[in-house]
Amino acid sequence: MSQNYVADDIKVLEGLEAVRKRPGMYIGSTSKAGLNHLVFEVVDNSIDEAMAGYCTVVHVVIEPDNVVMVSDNGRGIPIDIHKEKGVPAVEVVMTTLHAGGKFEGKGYKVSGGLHGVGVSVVNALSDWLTVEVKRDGKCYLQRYQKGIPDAPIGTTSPYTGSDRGTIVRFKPDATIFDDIDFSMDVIDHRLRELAFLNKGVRIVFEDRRGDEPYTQTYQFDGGIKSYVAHINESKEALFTPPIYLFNERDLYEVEIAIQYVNDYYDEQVVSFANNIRTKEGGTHVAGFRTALTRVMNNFARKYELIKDKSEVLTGNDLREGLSVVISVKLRNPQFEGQTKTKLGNSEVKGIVDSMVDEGLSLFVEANPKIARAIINKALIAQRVREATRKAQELARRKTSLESTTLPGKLADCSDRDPANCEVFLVEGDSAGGSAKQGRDRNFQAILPLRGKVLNVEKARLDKILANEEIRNLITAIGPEAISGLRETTTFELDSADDAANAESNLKEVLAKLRYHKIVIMTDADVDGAHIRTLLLTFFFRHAREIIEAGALYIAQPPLYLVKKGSSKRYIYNDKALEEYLQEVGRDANLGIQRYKGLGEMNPDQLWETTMDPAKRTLLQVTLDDAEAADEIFTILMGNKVDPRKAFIEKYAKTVRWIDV
Ligand code: 0RA
Repeated sequence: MSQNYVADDIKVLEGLEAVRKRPGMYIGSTSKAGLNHLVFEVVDNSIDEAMAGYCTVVHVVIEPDNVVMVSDNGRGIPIDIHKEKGVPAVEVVMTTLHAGGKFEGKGYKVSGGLHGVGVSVVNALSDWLTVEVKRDGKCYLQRYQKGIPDAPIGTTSPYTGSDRGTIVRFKPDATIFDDIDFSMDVIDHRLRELAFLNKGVRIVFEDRRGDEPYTQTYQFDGGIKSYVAHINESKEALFTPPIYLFNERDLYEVEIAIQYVNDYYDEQVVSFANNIRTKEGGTHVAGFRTALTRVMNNFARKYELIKDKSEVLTGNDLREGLSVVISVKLRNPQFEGQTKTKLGNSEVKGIVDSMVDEGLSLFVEANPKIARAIINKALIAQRVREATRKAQELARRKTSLESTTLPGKLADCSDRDPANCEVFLVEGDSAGGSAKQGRDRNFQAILPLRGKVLNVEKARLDKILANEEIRNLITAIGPEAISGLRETTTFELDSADDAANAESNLKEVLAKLRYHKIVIMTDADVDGAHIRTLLLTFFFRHAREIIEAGALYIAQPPLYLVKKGSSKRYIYNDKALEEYLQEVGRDANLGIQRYKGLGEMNPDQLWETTMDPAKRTLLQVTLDDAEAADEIFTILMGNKVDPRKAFIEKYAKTVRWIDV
C-alpha cells in the first residue's frame, strides 16, 4: 500500500460526498432526466471501448426492480494495481471523480457523456453497484454501497470462460432521485441513436420490468448513413444512397451523411459532438453550411447551371428538403448556448468546412447527376422564394387598404383589440350561417371555408397563395403574422440570446394577428376531420409560429343531443354517450339526436354548446413534439402509401392525432 493511501482515501470519500450532496452539478438533475443519465454514463464507457476497436456488443438490461445491467465484451477495465493509489485501477475508476474510462494516452481519442463525469458518479448515486471484470481467464468482482467498496476486489470462482469484458450492475439510490423508474422510451431512443453514431456496434436493449419483456437489437453497419435514411423513411428521396463523407485530421473526426427529399420543404439537421446531440447547432453545422453552399455554387458555375455570373444559390435555397446528420469527435468539446447544446469550438468551423469542401467537391465531380438534381431543386426554391416575395408584397399592399380588402365572406367582429377577438374557421356556408347568427358579434368573427381546402403538404407556398380559400384565411388572420410571408426571414441568429428571441418572436406574432384565438370548427364527421387535418397541416407547414404562439384552437361541438323528459343534455363523443346510457338505463324514455353537421344545430344551440366561452371547451393546438407531429403529417398527407397504411394500422386505436 502506498504512503499516500490514507490521504487518497480521504479525497475519495470527499469526492463521493460532494456528488451525493449536489447531484445536479454532476448529472443535471435528480428528476427523470438525471436518473436516465446514469444509464448513459455507464453505456458511454462501453461505447468508448467499442470505438477504440475492442468491443463489438453492448447489452443493456433494466431488471424488474430498476436494477440496470450494462455489459460489454471489451478488454475489461484494468485490474492492475494503480501506482499512486495502491489499489486496482478498476477501483480507482469506480471511486475517483473524473477518472472514468479516460486513461490518457491509452488510445482513447474521445469520451462521451453529457457531462463526461464518469462512472464514479453513478457509483456515488447508487444504493449499491457491482463491477465484474473478466480478463486473463479470471473474473474479478467488487461491490460498493453509495460509492464505497464493501471489500477489496476479489475473484469469483470458478471462472473458466475465455471471454473478456466488463459488467456493471447498479441500483439507483431512491433517497437521491425523485423516483427510480427508468424511462424505457428515452433509453431505447438513445441506444438506437448510439448505434447509428457508432457503426457496427451491436447494442442489445432489454426491459424486463413488464409482463412481457421488451427487447431490441440495434446494429447499423451504415452508421449515420443509415440514420439519414431512417429520418427520410417515409419521404421520397431525391437520390439514394445518401452522400457520405468521412475524414479525420489531427484529433478531429468528421462524419456527415446528406440526403435531399422531394415534396418536403423544411430542412432537418441532426448534429452531434462526441455522440452528444447538439440541438442548438454550432460551429460544426456552420462549417458544413458554408462548404455546402460554396461547393454547389462552384459546380453550378462550372457547368453553367446558373447563367448569370451574378446569380448565386444562397444557403436558404440549398436548405429546402435537405436532411443531414453531422457527427464530429474531438478532444475538448465546448458546449454553449441556452441549453448547453451548441458546439462552441471555433476551430471546428474551418476544419469541417475544409473537409466538406474537399469530400463534397470530389463527390459532385464523380456524381454529376446527383449534383444537378440538388442544384435544380435549389433553383426552384429560389424562384419560388422570389414569386412568394412578389405575391406577398402584393398582399401587403392590399392589406394597407385596411378592412376593405378583408375577404367578403368574413363576418368580422366589432371589437378592434385582437387580444379580445376570436375567429371561427367554419366549413361550408350553412354551418357558417348558423355560426354567424349564434355568435357574439362583439368579439367573434366567422370565416366560412368552402370544400377541401387544398393538400398543403404537396403544395408550395406560391401555389398555396393562389388558392382563394387560403388567401381568404391569411388575409383574415393577418398576413404579417406569418414569417414566410414577411420580407425578411432570419435564420440562425448567431450569438443572440435564443430564449429572449423566442419570447420576442411570440410577441411579434401576436402583435400582427387580427385575432388572438383562431378556432377551427368543423363537423364531427370524416369530411370535417379531413378539413381539420388540412388546416392543421397548413398552419404546421407555413404558419408554425401561430401554433407556437398558442393562438390555434379546435372547437368541440357535441355529437349528440339526448332528451329525457323535459331535460336535455349535449354529449360530445361516443364513449360519453355509452357512459350516459349506462347511467340512466337504456329503457328510459330517451330521445337521441345525432348531429351530422354543425349546420343541423340551430344558432342558439351552436352558441350554447360550442362557442360560448363560459360553457365550451376549446382544445389548444400545441407543438409539444414538433418532430412527432411533423412525422405524422408527412405520413398522413405525403405521397407514400405504405408508411401511411402502416402508421394508421399501428395507431388506429391509440393515437388522438388522427382524430384531433
Ligand atoms: C482503460 C484501459 C483498458 C480498458 C478500459 C479502460 C475499459 C474501460 C471500460 C469501461 C466499461 N467497459 C470498459 N472496457 C474497457 C485497456 C486495458 C488493457 O490494456 O487491456
